[in-house]
Amino acid sequence: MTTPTVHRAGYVALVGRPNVGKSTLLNALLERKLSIVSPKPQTTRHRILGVLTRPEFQIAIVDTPGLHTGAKRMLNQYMNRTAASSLADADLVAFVVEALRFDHEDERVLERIKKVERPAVLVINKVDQAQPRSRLLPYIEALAARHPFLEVVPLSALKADSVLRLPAILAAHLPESPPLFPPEQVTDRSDRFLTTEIIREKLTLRVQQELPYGLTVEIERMDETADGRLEIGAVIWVEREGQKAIVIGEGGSLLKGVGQAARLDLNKLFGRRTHLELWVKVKENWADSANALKAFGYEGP
Ligand SMILES: Nc1nc2c(ncn2[C@@H]2O[C@H](COP(=O)(O)OP(=O)(O)O)[C@@H](O)[C@H]2O)c(=O)[nH]1
Ligand SMILES: [Mg+2]
Repeated sequence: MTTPTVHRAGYVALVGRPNVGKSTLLNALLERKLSIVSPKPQTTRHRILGVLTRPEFQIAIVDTPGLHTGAKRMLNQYMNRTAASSLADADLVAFVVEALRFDHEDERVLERIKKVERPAVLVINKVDQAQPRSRLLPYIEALAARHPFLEVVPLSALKADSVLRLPAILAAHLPESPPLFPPEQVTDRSDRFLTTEIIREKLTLRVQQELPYGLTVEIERMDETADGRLEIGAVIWVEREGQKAIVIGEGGSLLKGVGQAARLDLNKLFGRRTHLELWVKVKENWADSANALKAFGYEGP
C-alpha cells in the first residue's frame, strides 16, 4: 500500500523594505534571472510572478516592490500599492529582512503583515555579511518574538545551497490544491516586459544618484529577421532634457555599455542572437502622470 501524497499549491508573496534581497531570492529559488537586481533601492517596480513546480507542490512566488515610507511621487505610490495588494492576496507571506538590520521601514512592513492577518514566514537574508556573527542569534530571537511567524529561516540569497530548503518549508504551509499553472510555465510576464526590465537593470547599474528613479523603458518593436535573429527597438524615457545627455554618456559610451550588457542577457533569455537599438527621449515628469504611467505599463489604482 502506498501512502496517498498530498499536493499543495498557492501564492507566496515576498515582502519587505527595499533592498533586502527579495528579487535576488526569487531568482535563486527559480534558478533563473526573472526579476532585476541592483544595489539601489526601489529597483523592482512591478509585481513579478515566478512559478516553482515540483512533483509534490507548486509555489507561485510573487516578488514585490519594496514597501517604503514617504512615497511622494505617483510612481512610488503605485509601487507601494502593488506590494500591498500582493501581500493581501497571498496564501502565505515571506517577510524578508536583512540580517542584523531592522529599521523603521521594516517595522512598517511588519505592521502591515499583522494587519492583513496572513500567515507569515520570516526570512533573514544576507547572513553571509552579518558581522559580528555573535549578534545573529540574539537578532533572530528578538525578531521571532515580535510575531507568531510559522518559521524562521536564515539564509543568503546569493549562496544557492542556502536557499535549497526554503521551497519545501514554504510549501508545507500552502493549502492542499492541484497546480495553479501548467508545469512548464515560469512566469506570467511577456517577453516584451522582461526585455524592458533587463534594459532598465543595466541602466540602473550605470547611472548615478537619483537618475535611476526617473528612467523607464518602452519597447517599440520586436521583430524576427529572416536568419532567426531578434531585432529589438526600445526607448529609454527620462524626465528632463538634461538627463538625456547623462544617459547617452560621453560619445555615447554609457548607452553603448547598457546595450552590450543588455544584449548578453537577452541572448540568454531568448536563446538566440539579438540586435538592440536604444533611443533616449524626454517625457516631462512621467513618474507623476497617471496617463504616462499607464502607457508605460505601471499598474494603477
Ligand atoms: N551580501 C549579500 N547581498 C545580497 C544578498 N541578497 C541580495 N543581496 C544584494 O542586495 C542588493 C539588493 O538586492 P535586491 O534583490 O535588488 O533587493 P530587493 O530590493 O529586496 O529586491 C543587491 O546588491 C544584491 O546583490 C545576500 O544574501 N547577501
Ligand atoms: Mg526587488
